[in-house]
Amino acid sequence: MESKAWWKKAVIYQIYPRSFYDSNGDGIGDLQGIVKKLDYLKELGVDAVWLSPVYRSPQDDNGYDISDYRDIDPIFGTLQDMDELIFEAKKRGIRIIMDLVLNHTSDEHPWFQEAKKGRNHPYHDYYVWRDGKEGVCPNSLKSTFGGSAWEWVPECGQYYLHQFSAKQPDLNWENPKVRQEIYRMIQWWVNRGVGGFRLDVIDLIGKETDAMVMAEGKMLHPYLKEMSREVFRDSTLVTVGEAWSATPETALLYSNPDGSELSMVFQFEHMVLDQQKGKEKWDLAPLPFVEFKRTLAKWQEALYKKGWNSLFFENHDVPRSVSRFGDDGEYREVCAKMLATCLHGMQGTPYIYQGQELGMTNVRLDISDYRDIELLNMYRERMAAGYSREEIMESIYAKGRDNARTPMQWTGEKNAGFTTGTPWIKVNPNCRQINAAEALAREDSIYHYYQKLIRLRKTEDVLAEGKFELLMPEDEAVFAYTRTEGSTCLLVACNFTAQEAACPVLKAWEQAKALIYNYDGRPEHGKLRPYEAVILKKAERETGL
Ligand code: TEU
Ligand code: CA
Repeated sequence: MESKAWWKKAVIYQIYPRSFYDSNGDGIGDLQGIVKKLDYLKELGVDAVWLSPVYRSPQDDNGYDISDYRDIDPIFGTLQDMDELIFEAKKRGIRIIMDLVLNHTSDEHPWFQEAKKGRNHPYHDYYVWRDGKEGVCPNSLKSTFGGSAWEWVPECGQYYLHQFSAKQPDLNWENPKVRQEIYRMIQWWVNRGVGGFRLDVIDLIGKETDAMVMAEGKMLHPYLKEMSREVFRDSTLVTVGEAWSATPETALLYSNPDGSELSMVFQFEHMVLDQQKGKEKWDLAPLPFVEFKRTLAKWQEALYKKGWNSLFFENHDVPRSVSRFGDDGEYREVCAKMLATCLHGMQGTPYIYQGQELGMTNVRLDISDYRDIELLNMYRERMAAGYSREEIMESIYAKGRDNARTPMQWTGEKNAGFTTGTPWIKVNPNCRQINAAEALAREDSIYHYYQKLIRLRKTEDVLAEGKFELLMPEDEAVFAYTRTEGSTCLLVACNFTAQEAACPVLKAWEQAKALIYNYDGRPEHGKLRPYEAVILKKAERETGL
């Protein structure tokens, strides 16, 4: 029998399908493309793949606007391709995790098409409507993608709520029929053989619209408990709740080990620090490093034995970590390995976002070459508000979601070997140096470093179970911590700067075994070279604890 909590020792790889690999030359990555690259993922050693949405969708928000939950969008393939992917992945010991967007659908979903015909139409109450007068929104709620969260429908004489684009109307979770339809749909995917689900903006489903409480509404956790009872409990499915609003306290509800809600929470507190307080992500600020460490440490401590966290520095909504938290120039390789060491040494389930294992970087494009709805709306709004073009572009270069969405760099050839056609978004020109073919051929590449880290998670139980303790909390350069379980103790030490840094604690570990490090030799004399990282291991009695 496989363990129910297999995901506590697992590493999950996220694929953004439209940018992964194009099998038919139309410029868009697809399911057959993923099938072709399964051996690459198996070689890397990951246990599961989280697929960003591939359901039928008008693609207003690249698939996060679903018009049919039980079909695959033709740009990605067919249901048969999906079955093949699940089957071929399983053969290689890889589970497929589907992305469930349950807070909203596309406005082109048949439910909404009916709902907007009039107040008395079936399905009207599948969405969130409020009376009002044209031009006077029910309240001041804003859409994440800019403008009001309300859209007027003359046929109904009402507004509907959309927390994202107007093409993403919010579902009304207060309606038990909506919840039952959703549970049946999830079960349908379970029966097809998927290994789990990532639940998009799940903290929003309990919204209290009139009170303008969107995240963590009163009914959120009761709904999650109901969903778990109906479809998840007593299974080996992994369930990951994306929750920007989660706190360490609420995380204990989402990820209680009793399985009453989800397997783990996917929260962002460490990912929103490099922005001006109280402002938007576009309002840039340097990373407050000490706070960054304190935040990650707080989550490590709060969830120990009481919950479960996701470990990530990248996904499809955030910039490339090597550009954001380190150096994507001279030190790119060691820096990417250092960030990986720092993350994979902690407790939780590590996620690798496609291309992170190659040290892919942010990109600078002309405004006309960007595709992301959030970024383009922001550009328009800020231009109208009088920001300078230069300032807006700097924000986009630093934080735009398309940084993570340029095609996966497979080779140094045309279009990075991603497509034989014209890619839907430009390829990063640095693909000539940074690509999978180069990384696979070189023993000391970032890819092979990730491979080692993934293996360590399988062989070192302390990585899954060990208690976390932050060292040198106030140090401005070094992120160092220990992980302790029984008689085993690990020291993880990472230099986040381009200068040599003192790390005196290393001296007491000179006799300890080095499990992994990112320079030719392990660190010496209590010092870390630029972006140097190491994991050391010793037995407790040797530590003198
Ligand atoms: O993201 C949730 C979300 O709130 C993001 O839109 C976030 O605010 C933004 O990316 C920060 O820049 C999820 C998906 O991951 C995202 O891709 C979708 O656009 C969004 O939900 C709507 O489904
Ligand atoms: Ca294609």
